[in-house]
Amino acid sequence: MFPPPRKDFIALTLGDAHSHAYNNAKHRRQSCWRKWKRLPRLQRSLILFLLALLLILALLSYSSIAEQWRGLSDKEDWLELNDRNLNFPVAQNPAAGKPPAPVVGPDLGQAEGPDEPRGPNVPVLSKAPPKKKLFSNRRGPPSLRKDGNLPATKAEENPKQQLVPEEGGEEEEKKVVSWRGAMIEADQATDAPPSANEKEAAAPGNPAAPGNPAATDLEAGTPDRLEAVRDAFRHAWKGYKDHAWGHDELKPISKSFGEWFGLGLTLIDSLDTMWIMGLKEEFAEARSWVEKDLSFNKNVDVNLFETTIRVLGGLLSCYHLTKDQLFLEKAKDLGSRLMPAFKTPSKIPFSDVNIGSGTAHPPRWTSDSTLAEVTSIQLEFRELSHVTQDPQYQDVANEIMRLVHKLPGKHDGLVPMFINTNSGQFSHKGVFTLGARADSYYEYLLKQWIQGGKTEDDLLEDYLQAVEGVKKHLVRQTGPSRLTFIGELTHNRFSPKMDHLVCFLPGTLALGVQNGLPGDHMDLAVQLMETCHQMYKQMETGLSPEIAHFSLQASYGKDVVVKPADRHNLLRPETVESLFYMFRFTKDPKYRDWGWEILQSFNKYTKVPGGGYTSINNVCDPANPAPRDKMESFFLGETLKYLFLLFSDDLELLSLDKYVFNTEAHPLPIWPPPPK
Ligand code: DMJ
Repeated sequence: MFPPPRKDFIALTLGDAHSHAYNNAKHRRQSCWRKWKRLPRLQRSLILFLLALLLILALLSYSSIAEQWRGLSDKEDWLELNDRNLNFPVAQNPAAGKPPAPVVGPDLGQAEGPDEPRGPNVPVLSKAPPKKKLFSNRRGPPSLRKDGNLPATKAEENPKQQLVPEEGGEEEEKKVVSWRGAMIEADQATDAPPSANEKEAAAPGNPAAPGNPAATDLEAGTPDRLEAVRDAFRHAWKGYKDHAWGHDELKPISKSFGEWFGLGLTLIDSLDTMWIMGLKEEFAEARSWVEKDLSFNKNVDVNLFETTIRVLGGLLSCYHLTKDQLFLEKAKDLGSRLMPAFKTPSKIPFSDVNIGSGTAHPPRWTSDSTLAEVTSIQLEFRELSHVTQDPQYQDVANEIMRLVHKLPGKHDGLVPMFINTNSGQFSHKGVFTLGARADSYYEYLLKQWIQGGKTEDDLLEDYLQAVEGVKKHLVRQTGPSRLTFIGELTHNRFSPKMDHLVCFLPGTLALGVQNGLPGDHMDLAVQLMETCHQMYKQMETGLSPEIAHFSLQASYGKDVVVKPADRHNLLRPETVESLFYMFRFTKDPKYRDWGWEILQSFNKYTKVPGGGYTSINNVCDPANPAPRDKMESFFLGETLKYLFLLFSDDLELLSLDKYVFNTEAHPLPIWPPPPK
């Protein structure tokens, strides 16, 4: 065994080593310096110049990389901050005692209403000082709240009820996505469609029966399907009423609620659906909540797009169906509170706006806005100007379309997914999709053109060009069954991936053809409709995944491949939406049958006993579809509404010659043609 080394030896050894190293380094420095001095002056200047240039370039790219990194980390914060499952402080709602006001309702053909000429462009953009964020919330009549004034969720009280582990799906969805009666005066109101009982009482096929002109032409058995949709709606509504009244979304498994903006999203999104379905009592109760409890004077950041399509669109649609001024007043209040979002250097609006303080901002990680978001608020803002005769809303909305129309960076009419609020230029160029972040841009080109009486040529031009771009770059067929699908283009590389969101396209294409656009668009619509149907049919649960990958392999294997992260189903509407359009225009009963299959699958795998429907995590596993414990507001606002309209024999119910549906399925009137 060796004796331990002496301390002085260690010190000496270390000291030697240090001095050795020091001398070596000094020597290297001196020799480098000598070499440098020996270089010709010109060469030294050139090297210094190059080094300075490199430094500047490094600094420049650092700031942009830093923004991206900051973005990534802030985005995580944002997702957390905006987690719709935040439990807001809950205030007791004193209002409830009053019985629902009687409701008289619409014939739901074109409602009579103020069709005002559009005025001059006078944008009024207000700015209020920022205030400290204060979340507040309201809830519905205590009598409706079985769980009373819950501090959090029932699931927290009873952990055993937290059955639903959420896998990557929801987080992923957030990353890619990306957001109504009254004492109605009898002379101004239109009648709601008859309730189920009233309908039964009416003679089937009787031309005199209200709202039933086309019944005789269609196959028997339809009323059962209609009633099944009403039942589904009542079941969903029951869950919402019992456990989430006045809140944004129902969490049906834990029998609690989730908050997003604190604006009663599900209730507002559902109002016109209830009106259309003739659910008068439910409608009156919800209307009472809007009257007594819906306040936009709250210090909360809302997403401009989501609030516009769901809340502003829902209120405007309800106003048109009922002629109840309450909805118009609420719409005006909300519209003016959203206006600060447009106060940007480029006039491309910020994604978020605080409706209480009047301040707006982009997401914290970027100064970009999502393209679909800024170009899918136009129907609503234009309609708000139309009914109020105040042009400020349509001016800001039209300006966005004007800017995007002339913007360089499109690819045969296809648009990138982001646009910068400072420069007004497209950003993250080179990625083209008809799915998340771009989808409703294409939908609203056509629908604005229709809304405005088919007079705005730029919109039509952009739409037609985009459809050509889609056909040229994004349409492919699968190897095995020759299914036509829409893929994505990423820096000139084709990816055979299609979001369920893209299934809005068959319906939109068909709507265009109905309005005089080229007949070959219908061929594409028919083929895509078949594909969207197969995205449901080929799954074990009969429900589509959020994203499908298609096989380009020749003639063998499956057409639709689903990746584990894409297996969720959020109760989305796009396929049944397109089925509705396809049936209205072709009368082919297969589209109804396909919709019926989808409704049955929703009932089998997503219906929650006691009330509500839930998103699921795995459409490939019928034994365990893995409920996610969330009922999105669009299930009531869109999915069930389109199913109802699909099965309704009244083909004049919300005639597509008179109404244009916004991207959240809220019908808005088509304006009369301008005087010649
Ligand atoms: C809805 O909010 C709207 O349909 C929007 O256009 C897309 N996302 C959901 C439904 O999937």
